[in-house]
Amino acid sequence: MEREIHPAVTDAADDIAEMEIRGAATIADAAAAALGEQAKASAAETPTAFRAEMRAAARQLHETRPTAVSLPNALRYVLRGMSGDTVPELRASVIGSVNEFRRELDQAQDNLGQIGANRLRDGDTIMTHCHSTDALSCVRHALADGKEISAIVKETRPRKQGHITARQLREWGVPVTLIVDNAARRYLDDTDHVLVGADAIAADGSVINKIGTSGLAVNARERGVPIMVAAQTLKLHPGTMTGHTVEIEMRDEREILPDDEREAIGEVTVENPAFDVTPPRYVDAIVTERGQFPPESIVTLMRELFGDQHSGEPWDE
Ligand code: RI2
Repeated sequence: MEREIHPAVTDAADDIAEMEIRGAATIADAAAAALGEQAKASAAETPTAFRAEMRAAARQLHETRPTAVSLPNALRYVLRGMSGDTVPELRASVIGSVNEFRRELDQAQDNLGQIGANRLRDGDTIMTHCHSTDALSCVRHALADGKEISAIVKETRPRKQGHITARQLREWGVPVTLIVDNAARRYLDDTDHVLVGADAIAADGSVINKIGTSGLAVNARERGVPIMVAAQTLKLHPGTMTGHTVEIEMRDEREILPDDEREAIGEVTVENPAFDVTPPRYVDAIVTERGQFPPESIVTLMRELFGDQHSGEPWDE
């Protein structure tokens, strides 16, 4: 049967796929909000139809981008909070859990920021890769604590999210030096901390983040620069506790090579992975809202948070 999917869900799904909405936490927030709109507008007449509609909306959102685990974690949170025997009860429970989820997301980012800020000293220079709201929360708190922070911002090819980071930091009055990705090793000598976010953290402490993070981490380790990953617990990937791997999104080749330039070159293969995996040995600390962890011990937190809940996905029919 065709389910009524609200345009707010379809629009959010399109915007996530096209990266109009991007960044793991922002994607999670938008997906939860879209489920809330679906619940509010639903014309389902029976609890069974309402539940089916919510599951279909979640599936559509889930299919947009495969790597950031914050997206399925958000959908799970909302759907697992759905309870009641009537449509009004179900609707109220979904709206309630969406609001709770979004509040917790903000709170977690804030708490994480304070913990991350404690690692930064007055006068430090950070190097960033891509644009991470979790990582920037650490800088915001360090500034609020009265510390002076400077930033070396990597451009981050191919989509140049480094520009978003640079703009935000400038709004906060942080001196910014923008560099191309290839210049990172040279500027590590002027860097006190590499500070990045994450799209997913695996049970072994591996960090899945924007392509280029792993090379940066290896270089930083070689130069003796500590690498800190700001990732609220929403980025912890429950499936990796039972042996699943994290799928790396492959994006459109035209993000790297537009058609006209490709024609001029001739026959080539183009690969555009959006993310890579940084092994735990290159990461000094994963900063979450529950404290900072050496990557190898993150599994303890995962066990505490997820237990052994593993009984299918709440959006499956
Ligand atoms: P926050 C981004 O992915 C970057 O990889 C960034 O580090 C990560 O999401 C986390 O972002 P993309 O959506 O959740 O730009 O910290 O591909 O904002």
